[in-house]
Formats: sequence, structure tokens, C-alpha cells
Amino acid sequence: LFDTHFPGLGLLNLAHSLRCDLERGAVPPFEVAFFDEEAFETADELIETMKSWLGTARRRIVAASTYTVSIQSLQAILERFEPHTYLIVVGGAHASTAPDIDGAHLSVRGEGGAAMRHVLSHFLTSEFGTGEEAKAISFACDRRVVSGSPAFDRSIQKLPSPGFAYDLLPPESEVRYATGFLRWLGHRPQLYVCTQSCRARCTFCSTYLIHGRAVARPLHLVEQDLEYLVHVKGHDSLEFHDDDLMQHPELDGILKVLERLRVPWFCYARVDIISPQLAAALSAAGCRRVFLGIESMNQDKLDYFNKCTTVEGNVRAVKALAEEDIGTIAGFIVGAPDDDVDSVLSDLDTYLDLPLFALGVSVLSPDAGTVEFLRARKSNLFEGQADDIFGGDQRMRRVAPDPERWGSDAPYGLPTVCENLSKTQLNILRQLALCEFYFRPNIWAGLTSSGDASQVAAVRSWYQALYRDGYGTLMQGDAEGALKSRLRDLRGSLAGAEWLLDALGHDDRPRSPGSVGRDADVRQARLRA
Ligand code: B12
Ligand code: SF4
Repeated sequence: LFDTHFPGLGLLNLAHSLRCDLERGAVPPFEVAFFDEEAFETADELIETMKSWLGTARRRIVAASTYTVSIQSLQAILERFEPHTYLIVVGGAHASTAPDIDGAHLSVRGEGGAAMRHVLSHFLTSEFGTGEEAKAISFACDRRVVSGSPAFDRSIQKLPSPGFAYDLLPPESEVRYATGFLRWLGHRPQLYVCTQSCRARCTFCSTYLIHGRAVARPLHLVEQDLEYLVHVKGHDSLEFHDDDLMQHPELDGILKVLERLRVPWFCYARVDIISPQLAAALSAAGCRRVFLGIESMNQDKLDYFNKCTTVEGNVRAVKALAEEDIGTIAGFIVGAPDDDVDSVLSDLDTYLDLPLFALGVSVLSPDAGTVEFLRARKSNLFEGQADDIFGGDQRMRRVAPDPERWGSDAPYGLPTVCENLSKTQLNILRQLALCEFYFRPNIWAGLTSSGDASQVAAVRSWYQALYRDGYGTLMQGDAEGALKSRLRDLRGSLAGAEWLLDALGHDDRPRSPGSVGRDADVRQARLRA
């Protein structure tokens, strides 16, 4: 009920880009379809449907977008396509940072428009793999291994409206796109981006490795895209998945367009630019939720993450948005090298004092290619075995989560980099932070304030899961010291709380230890992929 599921914008962008290439005669004739795993009950069904659509076409190409967390399940699917019959191309977040992927013939780093144009035009010719458009493609041929380097085509600046091939999405009767309840603003949301990359360089983030320098879509194209989504496709709410929508140089113009369109919307933003004036302008334009990458309320940690923000700035931004009735969803990262129980709890206390709508808590992940990843490789934590730890490749072109070794807690199949706390302890602190934040009557009231029955049901099902899997696990563990007293206080605050009975639908209680899942969201993300 509370699961998020969105169409992959990367693939829709590539399909649109190739269709534009076709119109100007830059690629040979082709047909394209988009297959969404969510529309199928099983992987078998997905694979059979794809094979059936590809039928007996002369050239059958399967293109897939990659995430580190789900790379193994994707590989298992790709390996079901006979390599002599289908050309398998991968790209996206994981391929850009760790391009050696089993089961793929070609792996593309960075933005894929130019590379796909090259594949369609030149594969199996002597020109394949040569020239600027082939720069991003890694492949092996005749015992020759070609290692591509990231390429950024900046196509978002030029592609005509609507920018993404939304028309390829399966009908709503087959797959339901849904946002998480934290960002739920309408019944038919759609995803959109009009900028790529970010000015900042936070140590844990890989956006600039995938997208290069920041780039923005011109206002007149954004206007046409948004009108298409609202007036032609009938979406009643929008989600901007730009890393930081505020960095668009024509933001004022975009806000005017949105004000005219009169749909509620969500976006991500950095704190440093949110002023009371900007918050007022966002609100007037229909903005109702903003995800702020606050990450920590401890200045040393912000500096360690190279966040280039301040604790005071965090407070100012949240208050400015709250004044305008915009709900802030704050990011909180636990597990920096120096973190310990006391530092995480004192960080959490500061969050609890902020006028937030919601909180997202994650355990610091040394994602491939990031500064965190490079630091982890060099750190003493892994006693000189870092190459082996991330997938067994010294050049770090192959990074594979290893859940058997590192567990399926977040970050899935990867080690953590905290020197004082184990991965299990970090995940316990994560659950504690979620419980202390959400198990407060004002937060429940805020999340359910829309009065829409389906939304309340989704929030309730999430609260039930948090109570069962989060609170239940916490109460069954052996806590000591500061953690023990926090748990006692938490239990005390919930005892007999009327609002909680309402939130839980009156009937949920923690299950036995064996049946308690530790990281349901990552597991669900994997299953979905
Ligand atoms: C939107 C988004 C989501 C949406 C997903 C919507 C969807 N269905 O795609 C939601 C909120 C669900 C989500 C979830 C997660 N996300 Co996310 N997400 C993003 C975000 C902000 C934008 C992606 C996007 O749509 N961009 C716009 C399109 C046009 O760009 P693109 O997808 O990158 O595609 C271009 C290129 O990558 C390339 N390309 C992409 N696919 C392909 C395929 C081929 C064949 C080729 C040739 C090229 C190619 O060409 C495209 C056009 O230029 C990115 C950050 C970013 N700015 O990229 C993070 C990001 C991709 N997510 C990230 C992470 C970590 C996650 C989560 C694991 C978070 C979590 N802890 O749960 C989950 C995992 C989801 C899963 N699969 O299991 C990381 C990825 C790290 C990694 N190495 O995998 C990123 C980079 C964030 C970051 N800054 O670190 N995410
Ligand atoms: S501000 Fe956000 S998008 Fe930009 S580098 Fe930092 S984490 Fe990545």
C-alpha cells in the first residue's frame, strides 16, 4: 500500500531521444517498447513478454537501466536472454560508476542518448566503437577490451517536448504508478526532471558521475512539457526528481508556469538557497512538499560530508518552508566514521525539535565511485582487503553487493564505514530514529491531514509495518546504556496512547523475533527490481 513505484525516466528519455534521431534520419528505422517489471507477476512473465514483443525482428536489443542495490537481480534477468540472439545494453547509475556487468554486451557510462544512437547506427559495422559517440561504451570484442569513459550529451537542453516518451508507459489498468505517502499530493502523480546533476559535491553522492556538470532545460521547453503532463496526460500532481530544482537558472519562470497550472507538486532542494521569500514563491506556485537533504544537524558531520551547509541554515530553511505550509521531508544520515550512539542520539534530538513533516533516515553507503567509496577503500576498516570487498576488481570497475558477507540491512550487501558502530547497530539506531520521529501524534496528524481515505490507509499500513518491524525489533533486542533509556522512554510515551491505536488500526502488535524483518524497504526495493 505504501510502496513507491515510478516509471524509469532514464529509459523514457532515451526512447524519446532515439525517436527524434529517427525523425531527422540519424538512425535506421526501429521500434521501441517500454517494459515495466511492476506490470508483471513474475520475472518469467516479464521475460516471455519481452521476447514475444521482440519476436523475430532482425536486430533485437534489450536496454536496461541499472541500480547498485538491484544489480544482481537485473543480471539474473539479463542472463535469460540468449546472448547470440539479443544484444544486451546497460546504462544508468550503476553502469556509470561500475561498468563491468555480467550478462551485458555493452555497458554505457553517463548519459546514454549518443551511445544508443551509435549502437543503432553502427553495431556490427567496422565503425562500431569509434568516434565521439562511442566514447562511453565498454565492450569486449575479438579479445580486445574497450573501457568507455563517462560521456554527457546534455540532451535535456535540446530535446523537444515532452522530453520523455511518457506515451510508452503501460496503461494504468496494467500498472499503477504511485508515490510514497510522504509525497502523496494527488491520485495521478507523474515524475519529471528539468535539470541534471548538481553544483555540490557531497561525499556520498554519485549524481555528477552520472550526469557531469549541471545542466538545465530551457524554460519554454519546460513549459510545454508540464502543460503536456497536466493537460494532455491528465496528471493531477507532479514530482520533480531534479537533484535540486532550485538550481534551475529560470526557476522564477518555472514557478509562474506552475502557478498557472494549479497542480500540487513536490521537489528536492538544498537548504542553502531556501529563504522566506523563496518559500513564499514556492508555496504560491503549488509546492506542498520539499525533500531537504539536511543529512545531519551536527556541523562536523556536515563538513565531513562536504555538504557546504550549516546547522543554522538547516533550521532557517525548515522554518521558512513550515511558515508557508510546505511540508519538509528531511534526510538524516547515520554512520559517518566518527558517529557513536551519543552523537547519533544528540543529532536526532535536534531533528525532533524541527517543524518537519517527515523524516527519511539512511545508513551511510559507500556507493561506487563516490568519495565515501574511495575513503572506504583506503581506510583501515577493511585491513587491506578493500579490492576484494567491493567485488574483487582492483580497478573498481566491478562492484557487487554481497549480502551473504555484509548482510541485507541497508546499505544492501555493502559494508558500512562507521568506526564505532556495526552495521546492525546503525540499523537499530535508524529504526529508533524512525520510531521516535513518527510515533508522535502531531506527525501522524500531519501525514493524515488530507482526509483522503486511501491516503490514510497507506499511512496506516506504513505505521503498522514500523510498529511491527521497527518498534517490535527494538523492544526485543538487548539494549544498553543511552539506547536502553531511550527505548524505555519510547515505550513509556506509547503506553496507552489513544492516537496510536487509531494509527495502527487497533489490531497490530509486534510479532515474534524470528518473523521480524529488519530492512523491509530495501528488501522490497530488491523484489521490485
Ligand atoms: C528518481 C530517482 C529515484 C526514484 C526511481 C524512479 C525510477 N523508476 O527510476 C526512486 C525514488 C524510486 C528511487 C529509489 C532509489 N534510488 Co534513486 N534516484 C533518483 C534520481 C534522483 C533521479 C533519476 C532520474 O530519473 N534521472 C533522470 C533521468 C533522465 O536520468 P537517468 O535515470 O540517470 O538516465 C540517464 C543516464 O543515467 C543514462 N541511462 C539510464 N539508463 C540507461 C540505460 C541504458 C541502456 C543506457 C545506454 C543509458 C542509460 O541515460 C539517461 C539519459 O541521459 C537519481 C539521482 C540522479 N539525478 O540521477 C537517484 C539515484 C539514481 N538513486 C539512487 C539510489 C541509491 C536509490 C535507492 C537505492 C535509495 C534507497 N536507499 O532506497 C532506491 C533504489 C530503487 C531500486 N531500483 O531499487 C542513487 C544510485 C546509486 C547507485 N549506484 O545505484 C542515485 C544516483 C542518487 C544519488 N545521488 O546517489 N530513486
Ligand atoms: S546536494 Fe544532493 S544532489 Fe547535490 S551533491 Fe549533495 S547529495 Fe548530491
